[in-house]
Amino acid sequence: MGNLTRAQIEYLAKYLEDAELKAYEVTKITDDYPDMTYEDAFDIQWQIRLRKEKRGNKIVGMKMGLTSWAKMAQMGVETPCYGFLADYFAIPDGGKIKHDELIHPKVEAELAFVTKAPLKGPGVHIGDVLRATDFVMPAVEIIDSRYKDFKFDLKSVIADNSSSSRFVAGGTMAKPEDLDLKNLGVVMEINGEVVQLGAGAAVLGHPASSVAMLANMLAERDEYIPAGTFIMIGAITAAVQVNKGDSFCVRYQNLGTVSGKFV
Ligand code: 0L1
Ligand code: MG
Repeated sequence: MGNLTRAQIEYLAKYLEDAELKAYEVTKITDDYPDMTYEDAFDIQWQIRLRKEKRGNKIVGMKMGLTSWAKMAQMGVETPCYGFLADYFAIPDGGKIKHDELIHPKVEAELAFVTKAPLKGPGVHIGDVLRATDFVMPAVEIIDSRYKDFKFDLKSVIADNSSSSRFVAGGTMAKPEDLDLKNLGVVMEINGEVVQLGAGAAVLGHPASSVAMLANMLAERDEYIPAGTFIMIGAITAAVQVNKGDSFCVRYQNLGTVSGKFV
């Protein structure tokens, strides 16, 4: 059930999308709308998606967020969330990310699944996901909360498209059966120094369970994951704040590296 009016949903979608597009911080929306519900929060996110599509942007994938205990503890929340990826979020591997277009970006080591069959919840489990996966590839997410000091609650962050801003997909792909996804190790380096280490199981016990959760969450809105969808599963490590001039390189066991530089 929603508590916000259509006009309030549209106003808040513009409020948050303007902050994203012009790179400025705003106060979290639950401060002014304490009675808003989770349904309202997702309505705002879907309204932001509609604004972009009307402007001609394509939606190129989905992301899960807050899927590891490290991330949930870091941000003080206890439930994962999802968001969408727009075409202009994509940065080529080894590419440059314009820091001035963002507010206070952080880098996360993730994996992406690409589906070859639709996944429709409720009741989707890891087995369904592995059967429907075409391939897995390494990916780095650059998140950028539009909220002041990166502080929010779950409803506010869902409305803000789960802090989505940029992502970099690596070029090495593998069939899920050829990878040990639970034990797949990642090492994140910033400016050549190791800053984070992790393994796939940090994401809800197994990376595929994040995709299952996405399918089941989408089912609450009568949505599903179509075949051919690129899905980022959420951070395997804590997120690391970066400054202009910083470069990152994430090394993945059996899947090569993903790198980029903030200019
Ligand atoms: O991708 C993520 O895990 C981020 C989800 C939103 C929370 C945050 O901004 O840290
Ligand atoms: Mg993420």
